[in-house]
Amino acid sequence: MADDNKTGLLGSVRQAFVQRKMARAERQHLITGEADENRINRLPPGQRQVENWPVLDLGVQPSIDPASWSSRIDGFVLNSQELDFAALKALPVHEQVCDMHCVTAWSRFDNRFTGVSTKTLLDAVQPLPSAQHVIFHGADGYTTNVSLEAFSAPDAMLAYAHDGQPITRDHGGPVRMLLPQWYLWKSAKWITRIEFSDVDKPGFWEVRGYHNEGDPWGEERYS
Ligand SMILES: Nc1nc2c(c(=O)[nH]1)N[C@H]1C(S)=C(S)[C@@H](COP(=O)(O)O)O[C@H]1N2
Ligand SMILES: [Mo]
Repeated sequence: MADDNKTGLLGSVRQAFVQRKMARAERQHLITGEADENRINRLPPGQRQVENWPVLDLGVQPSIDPASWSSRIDGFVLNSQELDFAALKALPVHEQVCDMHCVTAWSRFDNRFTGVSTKTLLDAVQPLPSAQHVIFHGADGYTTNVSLEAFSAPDAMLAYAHDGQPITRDHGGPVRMLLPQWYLWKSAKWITRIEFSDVDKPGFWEVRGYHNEGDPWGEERYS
């Protein structure tokens, strides 16, 4: 398995849970073969709508006070930043209503998220031309990778509120990523670092059989 020892993640993650997910990836669990690339349906193939908001993570839910939260935005950028909660709240507010799709087959419609657009972050840090990849790091040691293009989507954001309420600890509060065009494993909770990179660095699930991109309409569940 991957070198999670560095992060202290190994040992604390639910190994049986991880093994189960890897087995599912192996047998292409939930793949219908009916990709909906043109997004004809609101519900991507193989998904079902839920009314609640399930919690999914590796079993470690860091407790982070907004006053002590900060995230580094660094790597291949002109202006590295250490963004704390006050600085984040001072940036232009981005609010959107969007659907969320989890690879475990649940979809939740009409979520109102409040936060800061990744466009605002890009303007601030100015990635170098060679920075074609972005890696998210969570306080639990979780990582996930996206292309710079995916990061730059108009609906990609750093979120601090959901349906008008602060994002709760179990959902990655005080601040998490949200990239609703991709399966939700790309939306790192408890974000502590946004790393711009010249090379791709597949994250926790990507090295365990999950797709490198993860488009729900293309059924990009597994690699
Ligand atoms: N830091 C961190 N972010 C994470 C995860 C995690 O384990 N740690 N799990 C991912 C997965 S697999 C999913 S499906 C979503 C779930 O978000 P939710 O618990 O708010 O529904 O968070 C993603 N972000
Ligand atoms: Mo997930």
